[in-house]
Amino acid sequence: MSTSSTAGKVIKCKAAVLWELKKPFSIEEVEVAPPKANEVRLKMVAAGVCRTDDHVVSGQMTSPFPVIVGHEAAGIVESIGEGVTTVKPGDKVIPLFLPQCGKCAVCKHPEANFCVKNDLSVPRGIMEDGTTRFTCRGKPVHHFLGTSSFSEYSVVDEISVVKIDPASPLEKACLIGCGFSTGYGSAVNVAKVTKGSTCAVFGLGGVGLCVIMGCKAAGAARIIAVDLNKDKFAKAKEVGATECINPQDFKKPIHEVLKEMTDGGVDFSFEVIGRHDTMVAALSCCHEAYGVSVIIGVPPGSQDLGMNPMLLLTGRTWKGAFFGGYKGKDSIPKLVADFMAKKFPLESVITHVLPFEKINEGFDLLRSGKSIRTILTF
Ligand code: PAD
Ligand code: ZN
Ligand code: ZN
Repeated sequence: MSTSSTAGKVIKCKAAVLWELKKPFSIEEVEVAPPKANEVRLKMVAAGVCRTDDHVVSGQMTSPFPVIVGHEAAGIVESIGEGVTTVKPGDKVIPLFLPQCGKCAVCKHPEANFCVKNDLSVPRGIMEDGTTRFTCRGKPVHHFLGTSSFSEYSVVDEISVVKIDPASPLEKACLIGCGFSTGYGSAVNVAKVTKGSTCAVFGLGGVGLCVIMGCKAAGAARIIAVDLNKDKFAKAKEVGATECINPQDFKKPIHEVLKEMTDGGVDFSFEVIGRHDTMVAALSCCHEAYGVSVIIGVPPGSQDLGMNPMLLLTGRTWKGAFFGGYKGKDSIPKLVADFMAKKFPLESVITHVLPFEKINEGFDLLRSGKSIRTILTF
């Protein structure tokens, strides 16, 4: 199916394997099998360090181990399996952590994007045929969200990859594979932020900053940024926040502070952290009669959240979405085109660029709050 010299052969390369919970990544030699029918093998070029990957390390998000995580990336097609028609060797591509099969009820729905072929609801970490394409030290290693981008080569389903402009700089465009699209889309698609509105964004990591960019693009008049780490405020202002506040600077709960600042509550609020208390605070700070609150942060697995239903009875709307509500195959090429046309300052969230081998350093920077986005290059 391909002209490359590696096509049809097992590739030995480096990957960051997680053998157990709460352990560092181990750079190992792995074997990556050739793509089977309807699968694509990619050579990774750049991958971002997103908090969702760290949630697997910490156990906040469950996944079978051993596993190769990483889901925000860009690469080049090395070879394709039988029946693949939408990409060919040499194409620049972005893997999709949320697939778009195009056939299920969700893919056919005009507004929804949580394709039934996703590996998020119940992560299995295997390909369609029940096996994995990675082995290490003789053991199968699981895939993650159908992407596994912390590997020099990875195999993905055709429904989990999309071709992008051959001129795109992959070390920046990789952010369109998760952080950028998730944040920006949550503002423009999910919340549908309106012109002149007031927004509150809880959590100023790579994703939260892109929510701010989306609120600004939608014409919000006030964008109030909330974080415990005031080192994040300068960047938040740079991308469009009009005010920045630290909950630790107030005696009152932060939702009370925000309601007072905004005459009864914000129009739109976003939780971009992944904590129950901040999810309820974000809901509570939006206007009781017409506020819309969007959950983006991934919460601790299998725990219920106590909240007073009165918060919704008065008229608030509570929503959530993965990947900013975008259907990956349809939207990513357009987002890349908009990025190439300089419609948003995507690269301003990149604070560090490291060689892939320094992945543990990249995660330490995230955990210590010193980085926004670290891009690993291969
Ligand atoms: P990040 O860790 O870079 O940013 C989180 C920010 O929240 C940091 O700046 C923290 O200082 C701040 N923070 C932590 N605790 C608090 C608190 N109690 N009050 C205020 N601020 C606080 O993460 P990220 O931007 O990569 O990701 C954010 C969340 O979004 C995380 O849970 C991740 O798993 C999730 C996510 N969801 C999707 C999706 O499709 N829904 C995609 C990508 C990431
Ligand atoms: Zn992510
Ligand atoms: Zn589908």
